[in-house]
Amino acid sequence: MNTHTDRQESSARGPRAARPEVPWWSVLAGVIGGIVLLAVAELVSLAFSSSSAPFVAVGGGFIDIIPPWVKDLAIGLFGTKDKLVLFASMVVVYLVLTALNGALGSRRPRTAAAVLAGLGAFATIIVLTRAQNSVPDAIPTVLGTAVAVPTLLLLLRAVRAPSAGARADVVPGNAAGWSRRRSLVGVGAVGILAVIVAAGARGVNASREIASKAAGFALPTPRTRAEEIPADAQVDVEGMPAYLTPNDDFYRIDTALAVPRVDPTTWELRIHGLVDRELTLTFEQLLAEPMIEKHVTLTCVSNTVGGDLAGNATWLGVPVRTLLDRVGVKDGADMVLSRSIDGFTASTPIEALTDDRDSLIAVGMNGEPLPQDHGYPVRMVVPGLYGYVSATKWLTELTVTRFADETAYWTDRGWSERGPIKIASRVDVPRSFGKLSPDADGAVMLGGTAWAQQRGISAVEVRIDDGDWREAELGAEVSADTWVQWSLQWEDATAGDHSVSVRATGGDGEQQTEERANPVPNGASGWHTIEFTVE
Ligand SMILES: Nc1nc2c(c(=O)[nH]1)N[C@H]1C(S)=C(S)[C@@H](COP(=O)(O)O)O[C@H]1N2
Ligand SMILES: [Mo]
Repeated sequence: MNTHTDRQESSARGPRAARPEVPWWSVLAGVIGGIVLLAVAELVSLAFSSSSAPFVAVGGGFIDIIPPWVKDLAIGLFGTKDKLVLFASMVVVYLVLTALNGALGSRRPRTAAAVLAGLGAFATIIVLTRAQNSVPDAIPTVLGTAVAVPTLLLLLRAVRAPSAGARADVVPGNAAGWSRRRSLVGVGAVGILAVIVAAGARGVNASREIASKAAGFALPTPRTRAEEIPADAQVDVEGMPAYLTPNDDFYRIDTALAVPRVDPTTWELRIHGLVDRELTLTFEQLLAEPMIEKHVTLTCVSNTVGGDLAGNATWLGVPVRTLLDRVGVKDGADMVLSRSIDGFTASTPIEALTDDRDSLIAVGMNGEPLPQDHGYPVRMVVPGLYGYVSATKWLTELTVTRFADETAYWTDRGWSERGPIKIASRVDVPRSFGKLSPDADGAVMLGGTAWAQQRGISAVEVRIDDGDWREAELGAEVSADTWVQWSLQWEDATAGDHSVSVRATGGDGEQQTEERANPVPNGASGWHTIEFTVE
């Protein structure tokens, strides 16, 4: 380990440069101490909820406090990989912090121990403030800290050179050097063990989330079935997304770092607030309610023009109206605040839950229990409203209240109180900068999707280059709450580079505006235009 010193001596600054030597071994000890904290905490958290793991809790807390524009930027840059990127950045920050702490510990081991204890205490507080956690969920982090702090002190002692003030090098061939070498091997072994345990426990934690998906239940038979989907709802254009989005392809947007694991056997839905009589339902009781089935296209307010944060599924559930009728909504109530087990909330206008659009407390998605990622076991589905004001996943509570009295997760972060879905259309085929080959007659097929939930789509128009707007052919419209697909045959396609724009007209006659708006605060607008090539 004397290469460092050698390099310093031959540096341009001359042999006696008074640059302080970096105590690399202490730095390593600091990092290992930090990893020991995580390893023990992750391991112990296997006996608790997934959100008891300190990394998951701190990440979740971070997601809740970062400004909305940063979140939009992250979703824009990394899409559904945004959480992976957050995790990776947290790992880097943590490693840097613990490395600096190790450097500090080379001179002041007790201070470094106190800093690590402080990091552990900070993480414990965050764990405790997560909505889905209770006091025992602090145990993994507390134990992790309790093991890591003395470990750090031992590691710092082990890496210190045997003779104080001497170079922190292994001097081969003497007894002190030999015992120091053994200490360093021990430190390395602790480090490797800690990394293995941390990674292994994290892996088991993550796979447990997936395994609990399999814990299904028999979906009840709906009293009212959803309408048949005609075959020509799917337009005949190669490369179009499926008319009904398979569960595995359905976009996922939420603030949950670890997908909440909700046990349906202990799950309850509490309905209270401005009601005549409170109601608490178990999962069994909910399944016994008359269910209806409905195709609904969900859309995220963060969807950008042409984006894919929309999906169409067949949902099975109890109309919210049925349950609100039963509890008796008091005069003056104008909003229902739905709450998730992880603390997320959405504020939905009461009309949207009681009118004839059939808003659902849903348990099924495309013929299966809700997937874990999409709210298992129970979520809300409200046709016509963006997800952030309506589609609460892992639902546990409905508070009948007033907009004047309570606010929700995203409205607290600057998004509009009301979130009706804006009319939108996009080009799916070709992809942006994609290539199309003309058929034998010299024609190419273009296709896409349009939606205006609650109003339906009456027309879609397409413009190629600077040409006239042409009416696209529409696939069968299933309902006003579902998207429609469109297709356009461009008969006399000319080879070369082109652009295509699309705009839709709603069932209410509203023509989609060209005016661009960003997703914040109430959804994007503007025409989708892409460039493509005809070969
Ligand atoms: N518990 C919880 N529910 C939530 C959210 C969330 O962050 N947490 N996000 C909402 C948003 S913004 C959208 S767009 C929809 C997305 O539902 P999906 O992930 O099933 O597509 O869920 C809604 N329900
Ligand atoms: Mo969303």
